[in-house]
Amino acid sequence: MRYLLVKLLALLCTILVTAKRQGIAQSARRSLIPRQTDNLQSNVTWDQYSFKINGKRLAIFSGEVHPYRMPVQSLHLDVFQKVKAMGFNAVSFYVFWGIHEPKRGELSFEGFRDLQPFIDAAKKAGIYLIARPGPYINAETTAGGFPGWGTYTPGIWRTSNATYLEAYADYIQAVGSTIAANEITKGGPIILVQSENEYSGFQAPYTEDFVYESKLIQSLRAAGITVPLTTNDASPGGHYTSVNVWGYDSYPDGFDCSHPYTWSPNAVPESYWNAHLKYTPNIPNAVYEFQGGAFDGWGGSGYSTCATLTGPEFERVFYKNEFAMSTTMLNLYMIFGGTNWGGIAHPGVYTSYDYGSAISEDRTLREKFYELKLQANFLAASPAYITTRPQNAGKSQGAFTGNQALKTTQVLDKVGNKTGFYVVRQSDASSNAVQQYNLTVPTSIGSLTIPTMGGTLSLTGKDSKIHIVDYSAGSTTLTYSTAELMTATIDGRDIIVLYGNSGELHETAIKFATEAPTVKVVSGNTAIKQKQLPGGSLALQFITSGQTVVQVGDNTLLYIVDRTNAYQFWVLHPPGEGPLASFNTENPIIVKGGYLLRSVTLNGSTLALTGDLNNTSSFEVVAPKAQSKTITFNGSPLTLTSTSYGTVTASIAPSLPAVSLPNLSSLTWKTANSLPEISATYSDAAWTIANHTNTTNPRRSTTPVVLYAGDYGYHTGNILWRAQFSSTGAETAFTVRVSGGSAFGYSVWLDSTFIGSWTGDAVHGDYEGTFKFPKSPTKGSNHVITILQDHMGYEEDWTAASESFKAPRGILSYSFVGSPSTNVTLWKVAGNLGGENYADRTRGPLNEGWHLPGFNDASWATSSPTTGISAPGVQFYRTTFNLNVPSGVDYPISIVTTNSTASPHFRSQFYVNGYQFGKYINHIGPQKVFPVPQGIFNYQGQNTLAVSLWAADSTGAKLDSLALQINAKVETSMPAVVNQPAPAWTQRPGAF
Ligand code: IPT
Repeated sequence: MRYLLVKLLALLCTILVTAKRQGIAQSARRSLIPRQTDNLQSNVTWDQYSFKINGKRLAIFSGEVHPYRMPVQSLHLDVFQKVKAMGFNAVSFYVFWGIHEPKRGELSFEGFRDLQPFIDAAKKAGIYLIARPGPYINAETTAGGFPGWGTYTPGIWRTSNATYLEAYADYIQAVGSTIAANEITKGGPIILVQSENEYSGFQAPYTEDFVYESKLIQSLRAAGITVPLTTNDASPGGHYTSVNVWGYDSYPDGFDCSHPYTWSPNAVPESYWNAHLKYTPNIPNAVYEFQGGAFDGWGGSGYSTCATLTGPEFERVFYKNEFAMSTTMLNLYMIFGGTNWGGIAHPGVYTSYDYGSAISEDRTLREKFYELKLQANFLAASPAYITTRPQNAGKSQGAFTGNQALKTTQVLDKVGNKTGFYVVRQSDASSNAVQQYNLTVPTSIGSLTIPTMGGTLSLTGKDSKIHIVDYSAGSTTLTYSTAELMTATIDGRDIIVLYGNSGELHETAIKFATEAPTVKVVSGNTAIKQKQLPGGSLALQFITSGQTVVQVGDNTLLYIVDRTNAYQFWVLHPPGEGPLASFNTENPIIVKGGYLLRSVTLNGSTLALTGDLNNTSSFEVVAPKAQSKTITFNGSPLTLTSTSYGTVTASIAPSLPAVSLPNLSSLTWKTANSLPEISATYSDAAWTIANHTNTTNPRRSTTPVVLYAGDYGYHTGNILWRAQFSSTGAETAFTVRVSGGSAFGYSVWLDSTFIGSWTGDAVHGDYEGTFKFPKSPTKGSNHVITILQDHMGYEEDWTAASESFKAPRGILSYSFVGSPSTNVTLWKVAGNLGGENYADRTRGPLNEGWHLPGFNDASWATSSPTTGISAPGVQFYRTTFNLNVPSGVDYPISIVTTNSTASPHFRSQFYVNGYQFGKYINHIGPQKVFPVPQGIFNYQGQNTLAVSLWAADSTGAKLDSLALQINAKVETSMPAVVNQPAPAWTQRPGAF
């Protein structure tokens, strides 16, 4: 419930903020004068239509990826190559301050935190980067990206308060200089840098702080950044417009993954265009975050439902609507979500950050990926689109079709003054009805009502199409086409892939000068009707189904295909020259077939393709004749068959060797009690004494000493508290309110006796419980109360100046029932070893590192987590096994468990080679499958798997099952994976 509320609240915020801003905007409108990046550089420029890179206009189609959510540096290239194969040209990424400066003044960019491998991989793949270093990022990340020490730093954050400006100074200098060194101005891939994140909502009495905005710009510039600075307003509300190229965010389908087929009738936003004209008519219409999936919270419905909510239908309707508003900078959040391993998450999300994205958490491709490829390839081949303006935004209902159930936006190229795009969608976004229509549009041969040969066009519910008019495909001009397309010119011949849903009627007309070209079906059996239109155009009418190839005249080849076939086309470019060789967009090659095509290179008369296969695939290659005498796929020559129309085909069977995974239930597991703290002989001498009598936290402490774990440097993982008291003899129970964030839990012991737990639910972020003593202690006797609590991460700080990220984790209040006068004489606290001086430098500050490989557990007892424990407490399990997955395949592996009903109330964490890649809460869920990337798993050697069980009540805890699973089998050409370092256990100073 809570996660739903949170989502609703976030949405409501956006709506309210928009409404509020619109009011303000009326009175105090600031108009934006484009600042050509303050005259600092000339590589990235812009005008009212689009960005230009090195003088060349481009529509930026980008996807969001977070380097910190994928700790295996050698896997970034795989993700970038997949984004590139989709036809995208950019990736936007957040940098998470909290992991780079876990202790104030100590910056760390080592190991998985090094940004350079990520940046280098983007460059290698030919992907431009948009850097978003915060300092605030939101991103469902603990504290919205702020470091833990921010919770006890005085002063209001996200304002121009000096203590805050000082707090981020070192970080912005450090991250800024890395970004500056990798700008396109220096041959790197970074083209834009975002300042702040959704600086759009403010806690009264605070309002938008223009001083903070300009100070932050100054800091970024002072670090050496010269490319344009951007920002993402939460909605087109006109905040922070002093950056170079302002833009906004949009999540129009919301986050309720539990109703994946429910779209609001008015969900498709057409108003952005007018907002754009109002605030920023002189810069490109830029959307720095557009919904690419949705996050899911504790107790949620799981990411497959989020992928359905934002599936191919969503992509068609909502992204095409963005194109209808001439959006030339579109970044999809997320394109690859990754994992909230360690303590990355804020309390609103669980371990997986799959996000239902086009590229799933285990890096496999969803159908969404293939739909995006169609759209990106259309844009990449449509320069006319980049200089368009919508002509009837807000007045599209019934336009050009006369059908009120449809909205059609006319988008015209205002520079070339020739091409038109007509974006058709349902007026009621929630409708599933099929609409019939004719399209009446102006063309260079006069006004036409299409189809011209009888029949009607149709649009199914939750679909949208872009119909084109006077469109250049190389030297071929299409007078119009209702079928959508991708195109490339190869060996002087225009290859045009025309597609529609299977069984749909379409018409495409080709312009000719003097004589109508001959039309010859060279493959397939779709019937093609022909008609010459007055003014020199040959109209073809067909039903899209399967694949039919049609030769038109000498220089045009049409592939008329249904959507399933269209999904299989890839447009690749061999590398060009110079530092940005892989960004080349010349010399296209078209390949049909395969699960993924990554690259093409030309060596003399050999054409070398690389890609991935998941089953036997028929390939068809359209490439320059002279350079494709021999074609290799992943290094092996193909047996080629020539078609009658000048292309070649081949069949390729993947090599998918069998791999057997260890059966986890038949391995030897060693176990140890993980809560020695409750034994009578335990010494807490090494613990931190909690003795602060005041705090800078905005929540005033109401206990005699401050019991906020953060004030003592503990910001993540499990927190233990110990309270010593001398009994009055009257205590009957202990009441305590603990805060840990949604889905947290805690357990309480009196000396060695368990007295109860708050098991947790998806609703409560803090909870007051009363825990009965078995009997009142003897007067004057000394006792210890031990509390073990979960820390689900800090809240975000979406509303600036709200300080919500400072909401403490720890004990908010306590009392002894029956004896109000009982004093705790000493409070102690323990968390991750070293706190901010965290011990595990490799795995970083948010990964509690005591569950490491190499520990000698010979003296431990033998038992497994599926046997478990039958009493409340914490138990720890270890096992080792070998994996032997050969190179040349990509077999992503997950740890899988099943729900246990016998002992429901427990929490479990999974550590692979010391990296925490799973936090499982049996009674809250929903995640039961935990992907762990290759590189964390050692695919060719030994692995240590450690599992913790925390039983919250007397039913104990055991995993119902525990197994490894191969999620997908793919023959791959992905670069070799280098294991992330997984340093072994050693005796550590200060460990207890
Ligand atoms: C927007 C944030 O900018 C981004 O960091 C992330 O949190 C995203 O939403 C949701 O996943 S915030 C917007 C939904 C109000």
